[in-house]
Amino acid sequence: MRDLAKDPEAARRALRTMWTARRFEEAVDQLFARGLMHGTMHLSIGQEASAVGTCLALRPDDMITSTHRGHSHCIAKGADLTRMMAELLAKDTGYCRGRGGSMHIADVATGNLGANGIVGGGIPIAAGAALAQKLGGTGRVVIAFFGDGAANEGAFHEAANLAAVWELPVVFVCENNHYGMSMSADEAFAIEDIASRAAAYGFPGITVDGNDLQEVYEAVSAAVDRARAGAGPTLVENVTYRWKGHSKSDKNLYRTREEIADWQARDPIARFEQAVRDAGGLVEAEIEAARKEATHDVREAIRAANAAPPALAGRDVLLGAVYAGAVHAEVPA
Ligand SMILES: Cc1ncc(C[n+]2csc(CCOP(=O)(O)OP(=O)(O)O)c2C)c(N)n1
Repeated sequence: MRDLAKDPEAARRALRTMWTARRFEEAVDQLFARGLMHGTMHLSIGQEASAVGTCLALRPDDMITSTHRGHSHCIAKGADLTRMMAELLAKDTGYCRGRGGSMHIADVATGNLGANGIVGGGIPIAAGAALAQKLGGTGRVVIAFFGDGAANEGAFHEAANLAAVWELPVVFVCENNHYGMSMSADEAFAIEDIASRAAAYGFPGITVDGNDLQEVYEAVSAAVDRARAGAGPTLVENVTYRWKGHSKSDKNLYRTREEIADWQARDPIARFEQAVRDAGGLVEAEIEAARKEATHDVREAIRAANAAPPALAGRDVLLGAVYAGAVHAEVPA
Protein backbone atom coordinates (compact mmCIF):
# COMPACT_ATOMS: atom_id res chain seq x y z
CA MET A 1 0.00 0.00 0.00
CA ARG A 2 1.31 3.45 -0.95
CA ASP A 3 2.73 5.47 1.99
CA LEU A 4 1.17 8.88 1.36
CA ALA A 5 3.61 10.73 3.63
CA LYS A 6 6.63 9.36 1.72
CA ASP A 7 5.23 10.00 -1.75
CA PRO A 8 5.84 13.71 -2.57
CA GLU A 9 3.07 13.98 -5.15
CA ALA A 10 0.47 12.24 -2.99
CA ALA A 11 1.55 14.15 0.14
CA ARG A 12 1.36 17.50 -1.64
CA ARG A 13 -2.09 16.71 -3.05
CA ALA A 14 -3.43 15.43 0.28
CA LEU A 15 -2.12 18.42 2.24
CA ARG A 16 -3.37 20.95 -0.26
CA THR A 17 -6.83 19.33 -0.34
CA MET A 18 -7.12 19.10 3.46
CA TRP A 19 -6.01 22.73 3.83
CA THR A 20 -8.44 23.82 1.11
CA ALA A 21 -11.31 22.15 2.96
CA ARG A 22 -10.19 23.75 6.26
CA ARG A 23 -9.73 27.24 4.79
CA PHE A 24 -12.99 27.03 2.86
CA GLU A 25 -14.94 26.24 6.02
CA GLU A 26 -13.11 28.83 8.13
CA ALA A 27 -13.99 31.37 5.45
CA VAL A 28 -17.67 30.47 5.29
CA ASP A 29 -17.79 30.49 9.10
CA GLN A 30 -16.56 34.09 9.04
CA LEU A 31 -18.81 35.14 6.16
CA PHE A 32 -21.76 33.78 8.12
CA ALA A 33 -20.70 35.57 11.32
CA ARG A 34 -20.49 38.84 9.35
CA GLY A 35 -24.05 38.37 8.08
CA LEU A 36 -22.93 37.86 4.48
CA MET A 37 -24.15 34.27 4.22
CA HIS A 38 -27.66 33.09 5.03
CA GLY A 39 -29.53 29.92 5.96
CA THR A 40 -27.48 27.46 7.94
CA MET A 41 -24.45 25.32 7.45
CA HIS A 42 -22.67 22.38 9.01
CA LEU A 43 -18.90 22.53 9.24
CA SER A 44 -16.60 19.50 9.15
CA ILE A 45 -13.51 21.24 10.54
CA GLY A 46 -11.52 18.49 12.26
CA GLN A 47 -12.81 15.74 9.97
CA GLU A 48 -10.71 16.50 6.87
CA ALA A 49 -8.65 13.27 6.90
CA SER A 50 -11.82 11.22 6.52
CA ALA A 51 -13.00 13.03 3.38
CA VAL A 52 -9.57 13.34 1.80
CA GLY A 53 -8.23 9.87 2.73
CA THR A 54 -11.40 8.30 1.36
CA CYS A 55 -11.41 10.20 -1.94
CA LEU A 56 -7.67 9.55 -2.45
CA ALA A 57 -8.56 5.88 -2.67
CA LEU A 58 -10.90 6.55 -5.63
CA ARG A 59 -10.48 6.86 -9.36
CA PRO A 60 -11.77 10.12 -10.83
CA ASP A 61 -14.75 8.33 -12.41
CA ASP A 62 -15.81 6.68 -9.12
CA MET A 63 -18.71 8.32 -7.31
CA ILE A 64 -19.74 9.57 -3.89
CA THR A 65 -22.88 10.61 -2.09
CA SER A 66 -22.50 13.15 0.67
CA THR A 67 -24.31 14.52 3.72
CA HIS A 68 -25.47 17.79 5.24
CA ARG A 69 -21.84 18.14 6.46
CA GLY A 70 -20.43 17.74 2.98
CA HIS A 71 -18.13 20.64 2.02
CA SER A 72 -14.96 18.61 2.48
CA HIS A 73 -16.42 15.63 0.56
CA CYS A 74 -17.22 17.89 -2.39
CA ILE A 75 -13.76 19.49 -2.30
CA ALA A 76 -11.99 16.13 -1.96
CA LYS A 77 -13.89 14.78 -4.97
CA GLY A 78 -12.81 17.77 -7.05
CA ALA A 79 -15.65 20.30 -6.94
CA ASP A 80 -15.01 23.80 -8.24
CA LEU A 81 -14.39 26.10 -5.24
CA THR A 82 -15.83 29.18 -6.90
CA ARG A 83 -19.07 27.42 -7.81
CA MET A 84 -19.32 26.09 -4.23
CA MET A 85 -18.67 29.52 -2.73
CA ALA A 86 -21.13 31.08 -5.19
CA GLU A 87 -23.77 28.57 -4.14
CA LEU A 88 -23.28 29.45 -0.47
CA LEU A 89 -23.38 33.17 -1.27
CA ALA A 90 -26.65 32.74 -3.23
CA LYS A 91 -25.14 33.64 -6.59
CA ASP A 92 -26.43 32.66 -10.01
CA THR A 93 -23.10 30.94 -10.82
CA GLY A 94 -23.44 28.47 -7.93
CA TYR A 95 -23.96 24.73 -8.34
CA CYS A 96 -27.74 25.16 -7.91
CA ARG A 97 -27.75 28.71 -9.29
CA GLY A 98 -27.77 29.93 -5.69
CA ARG A 99 -31.06 28.29 -4.74
CA GLY A 100 -29.80 25.30 -2.77
CA GLY A 101 -27.00 26.44 -0.49
CA SER A 102 -24.58 24.37 1.51
CA MET A 103 -26.58 21.13 1.64
CA HIS A 104 -27.40 20.85 -2.06
CA ILE A 105 -24.11 20.66 -3.86
CA ALA A 106 -24.00 17.96 -6.51
CA ASP A 107 -21.31 17.82 -9.16
CA VAL A 108 -21.91 14.89 -11.48
CA ALA A 109 -18.88 15.85 -13.58
CA THR A 110 -16.59 14.90 -10.68
CA GLY A 111 -18.72 11.91 -9.63
CA ASN A 112 -20.41 13.70 -6.73
CA LEU A 113 -24.04 12.61 -6.76
CA GLY A 114 -24.94 15.14 -4.11
CA ALA A 115 -25.00 16.35 -0.57
CA ASN A 116 -28.24 15.61 1.27
CA GLY A 117 -30.19 17.35 4.02
CA ILE A 118 -32.00 14.12 4.88
CA VAL A 119 -29.96 12.18 7.43
CA GLY A 120 -29.07 8.86 5.78
CA GLY A 121 -30.63 10.02 2.51
CA GLY A 122 -27.48 9.53 0.47
CA ILE A 123 -26.99 5.90 1.51
CA PRO A 124 -29.70 4.27 -0.65
CA ILE A 125 -28.79 6.63 -3.50
CA ALA A 126 -25.23 5.27 -3.35
CA ALA A 127 -26.53 1.69 -3.33
CA GLY A 128 -28.76 2.48 -6.32
CA ALA A 129 -25.87 4.09 -8.18
CA ALA A 130 -23.75 1.03 -7.37
CA LEU A 131 -26.48 -1.20 -8.79
CA ALA A 132 -26.38 0.84 -12.00
CA GLN A 133 -22.58 0.41 -12.18
CA LYS A 134 -22.90 -3.31 -11.69
CA LEU A 135 -25.63 -3.72 -14.32
CA GLY A 136 -23.75 -1.43 -16.71
CA GLY A 137 -20.43 -3.20 -16.11
CA THR A 138 -18.65 0.15 -15.68
CA GLY A 139 -16.16 -1.02 -13.03
CA ARG A 140 -16.90 2.11 -10.98
CA VAL A 141 -17.27 2.11 -7.21
CA VAL A 142 -19.59 4.33 -5.15
CA ILE A 143 -18.86 5.70 -1.66
CA ALA A 144 -21.71 6.57 0.70
CA PHE A 145 -20.55 9.09 3.32
CA PHE A 146 -22.78 9.33 6.42
CA GLY A 147 -22.60 10.15 10.11
CA ASP A 148 -22.98 8.02 13.24
CA GLY A 149 -26.56 9.26 13.63
CA ALA A 150 -27.41 8.05 10.14
CA ALA A 151 -26.29 4.52 11.06
CA ASN A 152 -29.47 4.35 13.19
CA GLU A 153 -31.72 5.23 10.25
CA GLY A 154 -33.70 2.55 8.42
CA ALA A 155 -32.23 3.79 5.16
CA PHE A 156 -28.79 2.54 6.24
CA HIS A 157 -30.05 -0.93 7.14
CA GLU A 158 -32.12 -1.40 3.99
CA ALA A 159 -29.31 -0.22 1.73
CA ALA A 160 -26.74 -2.35 3.58
CA ASN A 161 -28.88 -5.46 3.23
CA LEU A 162 -29.58 -5.00 -0.50
CA ALA A 163 -25.95 -4.10 -1.19
CA ALA A 164 -24.87 -7.32 0.49
CA VAL A 165 -27.46 -9.52 -1.21
CA TRP A 166 -26.66 -8.08 -4.64
CA GLU A 167 -22.89 -7.75 -3.97
CA LEU A 168 -22.93 -4.12 -5.04
CA PRO A 169 -19.73 -2.10 -5.60
CA VAL A 170 -20.42 0.32 -2.75
CA VAL A 171 -18.37 1.31 0.31
CA PHE A 172 -20.26 2.64 3.34
CA VAL A 173 -18.07 5.26 5.04
CA CYS A 174 -19.44 6.16 8.45
CA GLU A 175 -17.90 9.33 9.87
CA ASN A 176 -18.31 8.74 13.58
CA ASN A 177 -17.77 12.24 14.96
CA HIS A 178 -19.34 11.22 18.31
CA TYR A 179 -22.51 13.30 18.06
CA GLY A 180 -25.77 13.41 16.12
CA MET A 181 -26.75 17.03 16.82
CA SER A 182 -26.47 17.04 20.64
CA MET A 183 -26.97 13.27 21.04
CA SER A 184 -23.78 11.50 22.06
CA ALA A 185 -23.06 8.30 20.16
CA ASP A 186 -22.35 6.66 23.55
CA GLU A 187 -26.03 7.11 24.40
CA ALA A 188 -27.36 6.32 20.94
CA PHE A 189 -25.61 2.95 20.50
CA ALA A 190 -25.42 -0.17 22.65
CA ILE A 191 -22.45 -1.44 20.64
CA GLU A 192 -18.76 -0.50 20.82
CA ASP A 193 -18.04 -0.09 17.13
CA ILE A 194 -20.54 0.95 14.47
CA ALA A 195 -18.47 -1.12 12.03
CA SER A 196 -19.64 -4.29 13.83
CA ARG A 197 -23.08 -3.76 12.26
CA ALA A 198 -21.70 -4.97 8.93
CA ALA A 199 -21.59 -8.50 10.29
CA ALA A 200 -25.39 -8.53 10.57
CA TYR A 201 -25.58 -8.14 6.80
CA GLY A 202 -22.71 -10.48 5.92
CA PHE A 203 -19.92 -8.14 4.84
CA PRO A 204 -16.73 -6.83 6.47
CA GLY A 205 -16.65 -3.81 8.77
CA ILE A 206 -13.55 -2.02 10.01
CA THR A 207 -13.06 0.80 12.52
CA VAL A 208 -10.12 3.13 11.93
CA ASP A 209 -8.64 6.32 13.40
CA GLY A 210 -10.44 8.78 11.16
CA ASN A 211 -7.93 11.51 12.00
CA ASP A 212 -5.12 9.44 10.50
CA LEU A 213 -5.06 10.04 6.77
CA GLN A 214 -3.00 6.93 6.00
CA GLU A 215 -5.28 4.63 8.03
CA VAL A 216 -8.38 5.95 6.30
CA TYR A 217 -6.72 5.68 2.89
CA GLU A 218 -5.64 2.08 3.49
CA ALA A 219 -9.00 0.89 4.81
CA VAL A 220 -10.99 2.54 2.03
CA SER A 221 -8.52 1.38 -0.65
CA ALA A 222 -8.96 -2.23 0.48
CA ALA A 223 -12.75 -1.79 0.49
CA VAL A 224 -12.70 -0.19 -2.97
CA ASP A 225 -10.54 -3.03 -4.35
CA ARG A 226 -12.98 -5.55 -2.91
CA ALA A 227 -15.97 -3.70 -4.39
CA ARG A 228 -14.31 -3.37 -7.80
CA ALA A 229 -13.50 -7.07 -7.80
CA GLY A 230 -17.22 -7.85 -7.46
CA ALA A 231 -17.04 -9.04 -3.84
CA GLY A 232 -19.59 -6.51 -2.55
CA PRO A 233 -19.74 -3.82 0.12
CA THR A 234 -17.61 -2.95 3.16
CA LEU A 235 -18.41 -0.65 6.09
CA VAL A 236 -15.51 1.62 7.06
CA GLU A 237 -15.99 3.57 10.30
CA ASN A 238 -13.75 6.65 10.54
CA VAL A 239 -13.62 7.74 14.18
CA THR A 240 -13.22 11.50 14.22
CA TYR A 241 -14.59 14.69 15.78
CA ARG A 242 -16.15 17.94 14.63
CA TRP A 243 -14.61 20.97 16.33
CA LYS A 244 -17.52 23.30 15.65
CA GLY A 245 -21.14 23.00 16.73
CA HIS A 246 -23.61 20.87 14.82
CA SER A 247 -24.91 23.81 12.82
CA LYS A 248 -25.19 27.55 13.14
CA SER A 249 -27.82 27.32 15.89
CA ASP A 250 -25.72 25.07 18.13
CA LYS A 251 -24.68 26.55 21.49
CA ASN A 252 -22.40 23.59 22.18
CA LEU A 253 -23.85 22.95 25.65
CA TYR A 254 -23.65 19.16 25.50
CA ARG A 255 -19.86 18.81 25.54
CA THR A 256 -16.99 20.29 27.49
CA ARG A 257 -14.26 22.70 26.39
CA GLU A 258 -11.75 20.10 27.56
CA GLU A 259 -13.20 17.46 25.25
CA ILE A 260 -13.02 19.81 22.27
CA ALA A 261 -9.46 20.85 23.17
CA ASP A 262 -8.44 17.22 23.51
CA TRP A 263 -9.59 16.51 19.95
CA GLN A 264 -8.10 19.71 18.58
CA ALA A 265 -4.77 18.39 19.83
CA ARG A 266 -5.36 15.47 17.47
CA ASP A 267 -5.79 17.76 14.43
CA PRO A 268 -5.69 15.47 11.37
CA ILE A 269 -3.88 18.04 9.21
CA ALA A 270 -1.14 18.78 11.76
CA ARG A 271 -0.72 15.03 12.23
CA PHE A 272 -0.25 14.39 8.54
CA GLU A 273 2.18 17.30 8.24
CA GLN A 274 4.24 15.73 11.02
CA ALA A 275 4.08 12.34 9.27
CA VAL A 276 5.30 13.99 6.05
CA ARG A 277 8.19 15.67 7.91
CA ASP A 278 9.14 12.41 9.63
CA ALA A 279 9.00 10.46 6.36
CA GLY A 280 10.90 13.14 4.46
CA GLY A 281 8.18 13.23 1.77
CA LEU A 282 8.30 17.03 1.54
CA VAL A 283 10.58 19.69 2.98
CA GLU A 284 9.16 22.42 5.24
CA ALA A 285 8.98 24.98 2.41
CA GLU A 286 6.86 22.57 0.34
CA ILE A 287 4.50 21.95 3.28
CA GLU A 288 4.18 25.71 3.72
CA ALA A 289 3.54 26.10 -0.03
CA ALA A 290 0.64 23.62 0.11
CA ARG A 291 -0.92 25.70 2.91
CA LYS A 292 -0.43 28.96 1.03
CA GLU A 293 -1.86 27.56 -2.22
CA ALA A 294 -4.99 26.43 -0.39
CA THR A 295 -5.43 29.85 1.24
CA HIS A 296 -4.93 31.54 -2.12
CA ASP A 297 -7.44 29.25 -3.89
CA VAL A 298 -10.12 29.94 -1.28
CA ARG A 299 -9.51 33.71 -1.42
CA GLU A 300 -9.79 33.61 -5.21
CA ALA A 301 -13.03 31.62 -4.94
CA ILE A 302 -14.50 34.24 -2.59
CA ARG A 303 -13.38 37.06 -4.87
CA ALA A 304 -14.87 35.46 -8.00
CA ALA A 305 -18.08 34.42 -6.23
CA ASN A 306 -18.58 37.91 -4.79
CA ALA A 307 -18.24 39.40 -8.27
CA ALA A 308 -20.89 37.04 -9.72
CA PRO A 309 -24.50 38.09 -10.27
CA PRO A 310 -27.02 37.22 -7.52
CA ALA A 311 -29.38 34.27 -7.81
CA LEU A 312 -32.53 35.03 -9.73
CA ALA A 313 -35.72 35.08 -7.70
CA GLY A 314 -39.40 35.31 -8.58
CA ARG A 315 -42.13 32.76 -8.93
CA ASP A 316 -41.39 31.54 -12.45
CA VAL A 317 -37.69 31.15 -11.82
CA LEU A 318 -38.19 29.26 -8.56
CA LEU A 319 -41.00 26.98 -9.75
CA GLY A 320 -39.14 26.38 -12.99
CA ALA A 321 -36.32 24.83 -11.01
CA VAL A 322 -38.67 22.55 -9.05
CA TYR A 323 -41.30 21.25 -11.43
CA ALA A 324 -41.04 19.73 -14.90
CA GLY A 325 -42.53 21.92 -17.61
CA ALA A 326 -45.95 20.30 -17.89
CA VAL A 327 -46.56 20.30 -14.14
CA HIS A 328 -45.29 23.85 -13.82
CA ALA A 329 -47.81 25.09 -16.37
CA GLU A 330 -50.67 23.71 -14.26
CA VAL A 331 -49.66 25.40 -11.00
CA PRO A 332 -52.21 28.17 -10.36
CA ALA A 333 -50.85 31.67 -10.04
C1 LIG B 1 -34.36 12.00 8.41
C2 LIG B 1 -33.87 13.16 9.22
N1 LIG B 1 -34.04 13.15 10.56
C3 LIG B 1 -33.60 14.19 11.30
C4 LIG B 1 -33.01 15.28 10.70
C5 LIG B 1 -32.47 16.44 11.56
N2 LIG B 1 -31.00 16.28 11.64
C6 LIG B 1 -30.18 16.97 10.83
S1 LIG B 1 -28.56 16.57 11.08
C7 LIG B 1 -28.96 15.50 12.33
C8 LIG B 1 -27.89 14.74 13.06
C9 LIG B 1 -27.10 13.85 12.15
O1 LIG B 1 -26.07 13.24 12.86
P1 LIG B 1 -25.00 12.35 12.14
O2 LIG B 1 -25.64 11.44 11.14
O3 LIG B 1 -24.17 11.70 13.19
O4 LIG B 1 -24.13 13.39 11.29
P2 LIG B 1 -23.24 14.59 11.83
O5 LIG B 1 -24.16 15.78 11.94
O6 LIG B 1 -22.67 14.18 13.13
O7 LIG B 1 -22.20 14.79 10.79
C10 LIG B 1 -30.35 15.45 12.51
C11 LIG B 1 -31.01 14.60 13.51
C12 LIG B 1 -32.86 15.27 9.31
N3 LIG B 1 -32.27 16.28 8.64
N4 LIG B 1 -33.28 14.19 8.58
